[in-house]
Amino acid sequence: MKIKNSSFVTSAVKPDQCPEDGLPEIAFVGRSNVGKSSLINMLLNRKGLAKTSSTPGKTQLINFFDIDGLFRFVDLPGYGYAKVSKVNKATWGKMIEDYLRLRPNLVDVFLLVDLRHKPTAEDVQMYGWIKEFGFNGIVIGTKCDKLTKNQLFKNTKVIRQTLAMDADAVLVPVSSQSKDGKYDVWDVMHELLHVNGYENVNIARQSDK
Ligand SMILES: Nc1nc2c(ncn2[C@@H]2O[C@H](COP(=O)(O)OP(=O)(O)OP(=O)(O)O)[C@@H](O)[C@H]2O)c(=O)[nH]1
Ligand SMILES: [Mg+2]
Repeated sequence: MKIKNSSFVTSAVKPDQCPEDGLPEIAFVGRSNVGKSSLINMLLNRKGLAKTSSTPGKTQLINFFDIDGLFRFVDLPGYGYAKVSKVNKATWGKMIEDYLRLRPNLVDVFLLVDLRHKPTAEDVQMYGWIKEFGFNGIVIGTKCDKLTKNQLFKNTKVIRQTLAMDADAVLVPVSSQSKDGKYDVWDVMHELLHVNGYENVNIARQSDK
């Protein structure tokens, strides 16, 4: 199946502002600037659907994107942005926690980490949260175009160790620039939707043709 239409649905800061129709959702979390919005655009072949920026903190609301009326991507605001005040940090924490904890149609959460760096304490905490709320937590290593094969191998190991990932936990390296890893991400999503009972969504080996 090829995705035909993707569109922005709405932004939310609290649960009662989220769409109510119960379509399955896949959420993207991670540090500010890690490449969440870029990944969403790359997966959907849409340049400016999710707003991206080289200035961290671009996405400050929970943004929902509809995909062919079958399921949604959810772009969560990034953490670890130094300029954000303490009050904003607390608001951010509550907003994300409420969404992860209270959203019945949330299928799974993709945690993005920059392949060039060791995960931060906040990444470790987020991975813990994701697990605690009962999700698999798929780790996506971003910006793989910036690393050599050797660096990729080494850094992947550090990321796995730092997050204390299980041996069979999935880590997918991607690049929104070169589109490396695109089909691997679609395959993982396909699998997750199917094991969660959404068999009508067929997105394996998502092809551009
Ligand atoms: N080289 C390279 N740059 C990337 C890649 N993905 C994202 N970027 C760049 O990283 C910067 C941040 O990307 P965004 O997608 O806006 O990051 P974000 O995680 O949505 O950031 P917030 O909205 O602030 O949380 C932009 O300058 C992107 O062009 C990638 O795969 N490779
Ligand atoms: Mg963003």
